[in-house]
Amino acid sequence: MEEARRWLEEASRIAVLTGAGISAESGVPTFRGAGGLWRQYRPEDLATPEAFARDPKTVWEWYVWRRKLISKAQPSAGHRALVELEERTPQFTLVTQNVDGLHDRAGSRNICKLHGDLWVVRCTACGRETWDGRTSFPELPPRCECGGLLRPAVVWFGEPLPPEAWQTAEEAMSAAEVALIVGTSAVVYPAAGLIPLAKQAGAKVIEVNLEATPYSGIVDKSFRGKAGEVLPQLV
Ligand code: BV8
Ligand code: ZN
Repeated sequence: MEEARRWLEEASRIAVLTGAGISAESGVPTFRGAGGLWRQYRPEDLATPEAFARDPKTVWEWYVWRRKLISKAQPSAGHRALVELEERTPQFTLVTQNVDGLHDRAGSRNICKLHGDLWVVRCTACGRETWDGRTSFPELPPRCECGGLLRPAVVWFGEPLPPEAWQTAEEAMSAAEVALIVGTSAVVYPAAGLIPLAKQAGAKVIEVNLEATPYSGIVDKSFRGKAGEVLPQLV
């Protein structure tokens, strides 16, 4: 722990990658852990363009369920520790796979959202994107003024990541002296590929996760524990 703390203190360029695990202590279910299910569905079955095309109402019911839950959640000690680390690090990029907006609410500044934002909606007809904080809608699926169906502005399985976000993430992980990987099972690509990329580019890689991941063997330090407990000790 002491050595990892020193790496973080001495680094002037830090890149962080977070996954659903950092929001678990905020009460937001993870994708693959216990409690990650909704009704009888798996996220992989709902977070796809095919599911939305087939049954937009059910997909929207899942997102409204998540909106309600997240609106009542508070950022965790893990989210807050990353804000403190950002404030004292000259070059800091927070890359997240999460769409819950908790990093924004914690006060993080330089956030790179690889999988979009649950609080933004996009019209499938005219393409307009707007921030929409509602946790209930008069009708599901909601419609745009133009009459088109609205969808959550998130990246579903089989969809490409926003090119500018991916570019920012690659550059940050390639330039980092220290890469901090928090609360991700490291099975979803291309996001998970940022971990070996940082390692190959010469970063010291620190992983904080409740369980081992496919990359636990290549990182420099792997801390088994809760983000809300380990990050405050590291920062
Ligand atoms: C793409 C947004 C190509 C939506 C998400 C085979 C078939 C089909 C596709 C593929 C395939 N093989 C590979 C693929 C590609 C696919 C993929 O990787 N699939 C995986 C499942 C095998 N990837 C894609 O489809 C990507 N797009 O490849 O496009 C393309 C290219 C060009 C042109 C056209 C197409 C898109 C992937 C993005 C999907 N969207 N979410 C929404 O959220 O509503 S992914 C979803 O998984 C979330 O974003 C989530 O963040 C992400 C990763 O999950 P994690 O964050 O890691 O969460 P998880 O629950 O898995 O793990 C939590 C971890 O935390 C656990 O390890 C747990 O132990 C730990 N933990 C728990 N509590 C704590 C904790 N740690 C610390 N403290 C705690 N308290
Ligand atoms: Zn529209």
